[in-house]
Amino acid sequence: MVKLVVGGAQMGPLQKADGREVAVSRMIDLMRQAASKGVELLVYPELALTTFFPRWYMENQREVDTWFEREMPGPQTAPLFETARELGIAITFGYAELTPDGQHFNTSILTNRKGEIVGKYRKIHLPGHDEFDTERAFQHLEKRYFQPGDLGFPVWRNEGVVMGMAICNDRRWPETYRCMGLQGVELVTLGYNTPSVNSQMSAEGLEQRLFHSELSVQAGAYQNATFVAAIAKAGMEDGHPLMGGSIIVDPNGFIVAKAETEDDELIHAACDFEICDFGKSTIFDFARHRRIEHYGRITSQAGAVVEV
Ligand code: CDT
Repeated sequence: MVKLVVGGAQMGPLQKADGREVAVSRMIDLMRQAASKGVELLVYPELALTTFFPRWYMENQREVDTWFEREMPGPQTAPLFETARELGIAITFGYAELTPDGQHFNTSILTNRKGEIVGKYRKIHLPGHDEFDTERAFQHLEKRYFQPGDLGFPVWRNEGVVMGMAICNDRRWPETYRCMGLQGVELVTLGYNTPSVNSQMSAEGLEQRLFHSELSVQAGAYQNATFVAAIAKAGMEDGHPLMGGSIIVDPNGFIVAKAETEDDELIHAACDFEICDFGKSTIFDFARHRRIEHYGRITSQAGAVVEV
């Protein structure tokens, strides 16, 4: 059975003025730290190459497109792949993808330990709104800048492990994990940018946000008998705070590694994928216990319908 040392490269803030080279250089530093700890797969945050730009309202499409990557790897991201190859570390990170036919996605890719891309995922659950909202203390314009992902929730056997990806808000939806659980997933990797305490929010507000993040990830891991690595971009980006709290969770739902700062920080855990088997063959033996004849509403209806 396969064992892998899984690392989480939590990133501190990236400012609006920071170029891709700032992010890439910090990502490489984290990768070298990870190599020194024996990490074999390293997980970076959502939109790891830039500030969380969906907080900024933009009308000019040319300006919007400056935040997107037209190729992966491209000239600025190639050093990430070269270093990963040199160190023999598989990596996964998020970025904004602009396709040759002009589509915009919030994307993540997964490589093997040879630095070859083995998988791509495009974020399905896009939070926020698509027009400037005068009522909000800060904007969250993912629905303006991205199309919903069109690749579903695929999994890949990578380095001997069945792996899948999700991005940020996806982690709050049980459907995300179950779609991958039904394909035997053993490790879900996901990055996030989650707004944190601001003038409208108390310290209890932050505690609640961290709790909801952990609750979602731990439940997803347990209910699908899979490891989950959920890794943040954190700290103050141009006056806008993002929460940290990156975690690696085992198939029993226990947190096995957790970040303590809101800065660049490496966490890691030695993961023995054999422990996925217990849940998958007992309480969450889907083939024996799921009652799909009662689950029709999940795919036929999006919103709640109150008929009583
Ligand atoms: N990036 C991302 O998906 N963030 C959301 C924030 C939702 S608040 C509008 C999240 O679920 O963490």
